[in-house]
Amino acid sequence: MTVNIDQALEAFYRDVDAVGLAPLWTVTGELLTPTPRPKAVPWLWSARTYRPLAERAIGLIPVERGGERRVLSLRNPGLGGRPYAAGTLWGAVQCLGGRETAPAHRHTPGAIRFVLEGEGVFTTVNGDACDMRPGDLVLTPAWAWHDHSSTTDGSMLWFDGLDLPMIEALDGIFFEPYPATSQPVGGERNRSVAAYGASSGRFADEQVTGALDPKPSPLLIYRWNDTAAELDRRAAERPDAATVAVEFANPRSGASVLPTLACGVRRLIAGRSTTPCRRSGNQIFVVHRGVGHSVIDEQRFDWEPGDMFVVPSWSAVEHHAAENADLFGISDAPVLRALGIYREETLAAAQAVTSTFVPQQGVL
Ligand code: GTQ
Ligand code: FE2
Repeated sequence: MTVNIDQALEAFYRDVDAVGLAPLWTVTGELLTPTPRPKAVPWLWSARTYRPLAERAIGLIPVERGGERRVLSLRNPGLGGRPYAAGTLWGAVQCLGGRETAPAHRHTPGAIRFVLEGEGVFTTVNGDACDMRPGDLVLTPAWAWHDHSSTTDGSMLWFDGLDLPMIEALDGIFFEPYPATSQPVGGERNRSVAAYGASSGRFADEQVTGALDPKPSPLLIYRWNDTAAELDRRAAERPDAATVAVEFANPRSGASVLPTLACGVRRLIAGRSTTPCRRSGNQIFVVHRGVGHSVIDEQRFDWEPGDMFVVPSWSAVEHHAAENADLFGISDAPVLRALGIYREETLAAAQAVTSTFVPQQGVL
């Protein structure tokens, strides 16, 4: 009898497998996990490591049609060699040498730029020339034509954040090269700033929570001076806070700047620590200013300006500033909010630090 049941089961699983069916009861634990189990791991890429490699790339690799961009992507070691910072997010350092142009194209993934160092580059977005300076946020929404041009002899570095892995997971990638290297610049430069750059709705308090918008922000540039002034104002209103934050917002709708990506800056006050918390959705941080460390799932990551790190979905994170610090960050929270499944949770006590992260130095 037992033998018959065993034989019957074996034959059943073989026959089910042979016709391309899978029994849920054998895989349910891996699929419906109690909480998110991102494959991406907490990780940090240090400016000391990537900066000399970016300079070498500028000397060795031309920017041409086909390759399109001189970009070093943040490759999370948990993702099996895929060039993604996290399951849903692309992060990269883009390097443009003096007088170079990265050719015009468009694609369904949307992008944001956060300028790290250098001067004299502008990104043309659907004919609007957007001048880029350190600390500025520049948007290139989905399907907008964009090319980057240097007008000076020096090189420039910026952080790229894209929703590329998310759009790939949706099988929604389209790409088109522009028929010329660069698109014509129409009329006045920085037109979106002239139209929307003083709108009161361009900064949201801490995080956008209510508004959703499938359209991107009509304001394409958020200047660092404005962001810093907004953070100064918030810090002055709350002198005892360990941290204040702004999210960049669509001045027309109050939603996040892109339908898929939220961008913001968190200011950390020297000597203070943030309350540990976790959120659904992935985040990438770029250190704009200051020195400190973050503890992500009990692992300590020390950082300084230019460093980039990933906080995977539902990882507990807390930040500590040794000196006043500003962290630029992106997240996929607008997508989770649009689907009605966004969660966040504040954790009661600071976690014990059990290990310290040592960034990969390679051959340097
Ligand atoms: O600057 O257009 O990091 O198309 C990846 C893909 C940057 C860009 C990236 C891109 C770009
Ligand atoms: Fe692009």
